[in-house]
Amino acid sequence: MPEASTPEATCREASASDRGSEYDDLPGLRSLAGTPVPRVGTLPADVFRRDHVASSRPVVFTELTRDWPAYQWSTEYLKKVAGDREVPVYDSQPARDRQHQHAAATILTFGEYLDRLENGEKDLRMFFYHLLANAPELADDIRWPDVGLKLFKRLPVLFVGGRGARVQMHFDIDLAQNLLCHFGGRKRVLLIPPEQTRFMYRVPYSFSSLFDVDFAEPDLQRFPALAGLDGQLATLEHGDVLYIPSGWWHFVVYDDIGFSISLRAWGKHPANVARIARNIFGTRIIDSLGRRFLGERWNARNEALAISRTERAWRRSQPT
Ligand SMILES: O=C(O)CCC(=O)C(=O)O
Repeated sequence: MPEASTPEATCREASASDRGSEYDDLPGLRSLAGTPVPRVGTLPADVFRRDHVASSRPVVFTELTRDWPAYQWSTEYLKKVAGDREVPVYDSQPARDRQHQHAAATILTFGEYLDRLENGEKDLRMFFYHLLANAPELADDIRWPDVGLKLFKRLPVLFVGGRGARVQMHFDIDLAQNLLCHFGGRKRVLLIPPEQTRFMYRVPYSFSSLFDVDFAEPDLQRFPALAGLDGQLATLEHGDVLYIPSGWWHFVVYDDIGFSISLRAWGKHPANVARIARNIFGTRIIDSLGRRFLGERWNARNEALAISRTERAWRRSQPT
């Protein structure tokens, strides 16, 4: 990790008003996340653990990746190094009927996929692409940062999207602490803390919000509980690293072609391990069985429950 200056010196917190352009095209984002995630150059590990890990608060590091080979990433470079690799790509349609929640839309070579992004493709994304297993040359471009997290070096994963791509609001099934290391053009990440899950229109047995809720342009008439959310917005530029604490919801808008490597760490506390096991071996399996045996009836039931439960929580939270 580069030598850290004091947090006071490096912290470039900005108020929502002087970072207004982040909200100009999507003013509804301000109502969900009027506070920007603080930006720092680097932080000493003990300060990061105290102020962000222990208290579950996101932060953007602006100086962590300057000396990484990945700082040179561009579409041309990625095509040259790994353009021949076959990659599953995902669209933004919700899974229907008996389809698995995480089924790929198609398989392309990485080179073909990047060509499509350059030609304006905005729906197809690469999601959780295992770099060590599939493109170890690209994994070599990472320098593991010593920020105070015990990062799991066997699972660096890559996310790629084109200008206009969006990632549905979700939280990660493995409840990892995530360092999202971003390269390429700007992207915005809306973050909501787990304490606000009751207003998220979470679909039961999934890790996502109801597909119809558009977090970029929230419709408070149709989904009134969104008014109860108070999130944060991170605007990532080339080289920035976003710390997403365990369990935080995130929704992503790609403003340009971008590549993000997620480096992950897990809390060893038994309660955390139990929650991860429940997600992977309970919730996910029940959902697969429900889809397999009930198909669209399972989806319709859960979507209706997402609305009724959230709106009940919203009504209860209102003064009588
Ligand atoms: O940036 C993206 O494309 C998605 C990132 C994400 O969902 C994650 O890191 O869990």
